[in-house]
Amino acid sequence: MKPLNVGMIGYGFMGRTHSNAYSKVSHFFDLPYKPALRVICGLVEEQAKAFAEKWGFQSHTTDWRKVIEDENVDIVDICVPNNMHAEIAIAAAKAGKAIICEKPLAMNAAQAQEMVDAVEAAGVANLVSFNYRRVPAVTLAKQLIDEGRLGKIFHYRANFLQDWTISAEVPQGGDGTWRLDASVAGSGVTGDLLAHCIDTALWHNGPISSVNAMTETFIKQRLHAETGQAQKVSIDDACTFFCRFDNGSLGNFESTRYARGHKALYTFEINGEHASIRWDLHDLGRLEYFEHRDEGRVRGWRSIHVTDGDHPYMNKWWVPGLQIGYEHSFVHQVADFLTAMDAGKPCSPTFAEALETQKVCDAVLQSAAEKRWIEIGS
Ligand code: SOE
Repeated sequence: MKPLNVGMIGYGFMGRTHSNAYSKVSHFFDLPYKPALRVICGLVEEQAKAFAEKWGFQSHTTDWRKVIEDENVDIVDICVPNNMHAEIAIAAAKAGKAIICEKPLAMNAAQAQEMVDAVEAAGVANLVSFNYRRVPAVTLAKQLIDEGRLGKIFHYRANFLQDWTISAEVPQGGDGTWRLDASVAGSGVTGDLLAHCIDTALWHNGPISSVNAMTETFIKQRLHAETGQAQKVSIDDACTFFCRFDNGSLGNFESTRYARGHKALYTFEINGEHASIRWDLHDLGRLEYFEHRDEGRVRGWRSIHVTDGDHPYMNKWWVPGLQIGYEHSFVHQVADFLTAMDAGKPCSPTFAEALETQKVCDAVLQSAAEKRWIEIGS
């Protein structure tokens, strides 16, 4: 196994998921490379140092440019808030580094396009961390669709529901709540949550041609976590949109952070001519499947426990029947990325593929603002 040095920028929630993935991946997958955690970068020196000690990084820094300049760093892994993705990714591409970038790729599609141009000009390996694609049940759904088991697809519906911003006391900005600050996050639930649903939908069901959306900001003003000043809230707290896919099917998407009782309820259901499938992140190891061509007397929804050796990724883990979870989707992502890098092949979703998701997000926000249907790409 060839050594491969990781320079990670950002030590928050995503920094932990990615560090965990690099630490575990070589134990479970046979890979051409063995990742080594070379340097972690974060804003506060003591926190960066503590993170390095806890997760086994060889060094730490508070200057992301040092990570890019380090000639021993092979992969730059970007886990910082959205408004910093573009500058770091473009610099990393120019320095010839492979890049994994957290989602959404950018603040908007124009910025995402610049990032695509940069990685393509530099010819560096690149991936955007839409991790849910690599939950085995979600990958199995893709396999069933590609095998034609559903036949013609009529409907694709997805939800991502949370409830953590209902209180007006939750501030915006700062470490834990930058997702509420539009100048840092770009948008609210559209970029943060619906982007996951859109990425999976484009992968499962092909391009979206037009959207019609509505958004709402339920709490209009919040205190800023760092300045303590009251500020207008500019993110979308909730977003619902309809869309048309190029394949003729209809889409129906909803996301909110105001659905009391739901912490991370990402669900999708796909209805085809012969079969339907549905999935729920709260029970992520199961895929529900209905096959109309089954004999009538035994026809009904099956609940597939996606833990068998012939299920995607599962022969790398324990024995049939034993579940894996959320963290493993990030391990799969690293495994696929390193394998593709070695083969000189792209690993999906690339920056170019994530740009398509970003275009849909932009169109959704434009549609809500202008109260009309928006054609994608027009
Ligand atoms: C928001 O709460 C969040 O952490 C998203 O930023 C992640 O992308 C999602 O997977 C879980 O929810």
